[in-house]
Amino acid sequence: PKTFYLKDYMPFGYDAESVHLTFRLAPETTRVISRIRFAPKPDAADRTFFLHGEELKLISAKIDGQEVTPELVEGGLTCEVPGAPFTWEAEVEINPAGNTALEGLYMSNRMYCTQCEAEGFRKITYYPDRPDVMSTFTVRIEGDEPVMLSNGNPMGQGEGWAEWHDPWPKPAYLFALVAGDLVNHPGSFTTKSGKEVELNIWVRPGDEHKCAFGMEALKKSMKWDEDVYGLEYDLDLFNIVAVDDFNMGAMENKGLNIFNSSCVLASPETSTDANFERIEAIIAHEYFHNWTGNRITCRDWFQLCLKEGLTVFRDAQFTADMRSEPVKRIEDVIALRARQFPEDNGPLAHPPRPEQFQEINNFYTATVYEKGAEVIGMLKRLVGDENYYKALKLYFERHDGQACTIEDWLKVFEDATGRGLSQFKLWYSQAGTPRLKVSEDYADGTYTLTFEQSTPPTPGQPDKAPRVIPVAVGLLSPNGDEVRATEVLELTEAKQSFTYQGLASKPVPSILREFSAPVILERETTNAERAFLLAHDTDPFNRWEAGNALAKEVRVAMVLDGAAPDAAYLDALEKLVRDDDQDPAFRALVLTPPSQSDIAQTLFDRGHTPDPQKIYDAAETFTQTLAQQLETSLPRLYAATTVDGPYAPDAEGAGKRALNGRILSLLTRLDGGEQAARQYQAADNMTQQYAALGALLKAENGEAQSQAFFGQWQDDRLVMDKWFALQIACAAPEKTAATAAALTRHPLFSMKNPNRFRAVFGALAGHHAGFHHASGEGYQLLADNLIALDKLNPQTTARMCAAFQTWKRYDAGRQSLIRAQLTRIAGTDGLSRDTTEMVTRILD
Ligand code: HT7
Ligand code: ZN
Repeated sequence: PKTFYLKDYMPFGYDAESVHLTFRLAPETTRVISRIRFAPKPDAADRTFFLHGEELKLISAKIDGQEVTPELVEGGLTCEVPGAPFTWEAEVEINPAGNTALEGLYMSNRMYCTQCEAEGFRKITYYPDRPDVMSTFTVRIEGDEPVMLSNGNPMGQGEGWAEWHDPWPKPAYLFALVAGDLVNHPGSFTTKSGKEVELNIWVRPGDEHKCAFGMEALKKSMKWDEDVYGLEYDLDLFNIVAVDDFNMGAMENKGLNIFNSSCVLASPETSTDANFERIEAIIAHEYFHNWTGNRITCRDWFQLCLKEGLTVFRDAQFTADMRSEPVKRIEDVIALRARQFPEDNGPLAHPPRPEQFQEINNFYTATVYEKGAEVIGMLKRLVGDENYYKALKLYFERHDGQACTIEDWLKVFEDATGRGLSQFKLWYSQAGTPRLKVSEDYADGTYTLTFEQSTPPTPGQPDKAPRVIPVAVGLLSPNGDEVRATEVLELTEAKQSFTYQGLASKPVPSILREFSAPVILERETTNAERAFLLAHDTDPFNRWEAGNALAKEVRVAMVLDGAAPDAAYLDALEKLVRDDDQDPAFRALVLTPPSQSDIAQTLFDRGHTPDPQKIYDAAETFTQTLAQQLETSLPRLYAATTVDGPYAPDAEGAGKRALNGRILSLLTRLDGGEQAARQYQAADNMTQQYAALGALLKAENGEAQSQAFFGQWQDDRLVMDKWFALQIACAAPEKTAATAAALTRHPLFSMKNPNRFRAVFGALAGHHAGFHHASGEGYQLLADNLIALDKLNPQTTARMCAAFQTWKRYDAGRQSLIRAQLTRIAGTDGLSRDTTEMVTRILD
């Protein structure tokens, strides 16, 4: 397959001044007629007229009304064109019903819908399908669907047709069309300048009752973007559509966002607190793209983090403002370590701005999104809040309507603040997670912290230069008082020291507060000091971090030495859990064990070969011991954290329910499921029903409830996804693969629905000890199904190959089992470009 390089960027030789599209809808034979006004760019270095096109049947092509015969070439067509502005017309035929890849125009539950990012528009018609070609679109849809939508504002509609016009020039990846039997949940929003915007959430009939929360989230997002960034919505209408078959979470098409139904539909009976929080964040994310992504877009796909990193950063700010800032930060760091760190420290490592790719869909990664957001968080910390908003204002003024690069982005900060950012830019070009070794020295009232940074080699990048790392540090006295408030130390050298004067005694440092940089901190310290920080640190993130580090140390000792769970840690946990003055959400987070994959990585980093079964056993022993230690307090804690009254998905109630859920899982270890069965019976919301079912399944005492759950929810696809996933997540390691295999034979399993496929195989890959069971059954089952899925949906197949990315951590036996499966996938006839690239990189 061809490799594309950032260094080869060349602008297209023509401006697309306007685009007119007519769709004649038919499931297997949709006709798309395009009329595009092209104008040669006077200063173009290359005037090749190449239009992308894939899986299109060309019916006819004309230039200025005259039939032409373009040359069909790999990935598109070329044609002789005039040296002056001209009108290109083409008619093509496409097959939406046969499109299982869910890219381009496809059908989901008899509804037409599109997904064009990154390169799907070329499956709709011939076009310069690249983000730096921006144009206004006018769209006519002909068909007998009751609702027919496209981007922008409606221009008119009649029997069998609808017309739309989007006045804002946009790249083709933001084009969207939806048509089908849909009903809307309406709303409205008045912008700060007094413009009335009509809002709609469009769903399949029957889903209307699941739209209210999403609508409120949308209005809150619109208001927040005005208040915090001064950004106002720019069309008369904002439509959201829920679609069941979707490769990712949602898509920010201009004025017509399309959502995976799991990321917009919510009701207390069918959605958990975690679902509500995620939906609010994704609605905000897609809405925020209207400015960071749509009004200002990317010059090319190498710049993807320009829009994604910034928009993730903005949606995290929003969630922190709507809910709890520390809780959001802790959740984000947990997710970063679970998804981005393994990527950055394995064969798939790449910088937030990659320099090459074969298939861009493989670069919608945790590094581009989440690390991309971390980089912006560091920038904000380094320049300060005021300068950050000054720079953003300049960014919107200077680049509105443009397709930009990371260089443009950094230049705005340089110009707004007068600060040079050439070293900071390394965060965009270097892959890998920096290690930050910390040592300390104290003498005569002077305390010195010395930092040494290094980043291990990553594919194609053997040597790394030192980066600018903002390290937020505070100091505590041994009696727990804060003697130095948080200060941001700016590391720029490979090794650098910072001194503090006038300290009465050796302080306890609280380093990397708020997780001020995405690095791995390496510091020799004691469990006693960690427990001290867990009790006293004024920074909530670092208080959680100390507890998390302790939890890891205790488990590592249990795995390596067969040690019993550390008594001092159990005591500290008990004290915290029983302390009703502490935020329940925080207590729930401290009670959440570190992931078993994280323990495996820690062991590997320390030179040991992780044994997944031993890690699982240690986790089980630890939780059982904790339950026994808390035995007498659990019933009171359970009662105290039960939320009375009608369910509301607010942060406070969610925090309490999260703690209640942890307490229930501990209780279930002692009572075998009595309380969980009662909770299951009484629950009037999915959070409590699901928590109870999970606790029962884990105790191998939930068969009756599982069947009841199925009976109650079999007609609700989103709840059924939960049912599929939970049975696998709760299975014992030796039964995990068999449970997943049995579920693939269930009548409701479908290879064609990505949510269902991910429910089963995401749960399998996420069950550390089950997936990595020595039998290799988990590996084989996943590989079998990836091979089958690749024929239908390469994008989702390729993404799920990442389950194998950590394979070099494990013993020779497991490595050879995984290598055999990866080699088998790689050797499959007709394997997609997406999956070929992923397995090749993982194997390298
Ligand atoms: N910008 C979107 C990314 C995307 C996508 C969405 C749905 C299906 C396929 C997709 N490929 C890329 C989503 C976002 O970041 O907001
Ligand atoms: Zn996005």
